[in-house]
Amino acid sequence: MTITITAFERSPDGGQGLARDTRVRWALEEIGQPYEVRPVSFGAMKEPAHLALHPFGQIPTFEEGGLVLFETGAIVLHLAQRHPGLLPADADARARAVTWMFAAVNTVEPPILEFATARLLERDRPWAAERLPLVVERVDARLAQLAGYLGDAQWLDGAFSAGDLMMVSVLLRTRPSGLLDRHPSLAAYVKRGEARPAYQRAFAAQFALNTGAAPPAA
Ligand code: GTB
Repeated sequence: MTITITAFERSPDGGQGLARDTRVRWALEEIGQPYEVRPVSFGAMKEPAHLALHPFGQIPTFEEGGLVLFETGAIVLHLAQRHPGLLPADADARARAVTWMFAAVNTVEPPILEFATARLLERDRPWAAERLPLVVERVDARLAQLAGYLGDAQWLDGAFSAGDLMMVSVLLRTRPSGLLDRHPSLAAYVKRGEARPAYQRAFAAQFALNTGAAPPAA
């Protein structure tokens, strides 16, 4: 059965890979499943046809036969449970990998999103200058905790897993601001994720959709 995902017709990041379809593409590449992409405009996302797939009118969505999913955590977990490559065989290690997936979207991503909102959407508000340092502090504290846990390890819990895929994807959003580089071990962790051939393929595919070109050589 063909897998179809949706992605921005034109991502606001111009193909930096920060939109959330990249993490789903990455998971599909890791498990070696072919997929098709249906690009959607901002307008089309709020139309009934897309709202039938995604109640909140967002991307990405996932379709396979009669199954329709939204929420990247759920999509990546679905793929990881059904195909080898993203979750360990040992039941306890599997539970820990899933824990890291939840930690990525529930504990690490929220302050990062708050920061993105403060930096990009609220910068002209009269209270922005007072609020921004508080938001930065929250992201920085979370990154410091994560860096403390990771230590010198390559990945969060042994071998690379869906937990790392989600965590690296979430952390990537902090790089343009320079916040990631305050934590060299996390910056290196993200680079390790990006160096994976599956990530490279996912990145190149979304870059091509957004720019019509291949990514520049690193
Ligand atoms: N929790 C959901 C999930 O994980 O699937 C969140 C999905 C989501 O936020 N989708 C965004 C969307 O559809 C795109 S990724 N937004 C349109 C809308 O809500 O109307 C968020 C995103 C957008 C742009 C950049 N960027 O330009 O850097 C990065 C991330």
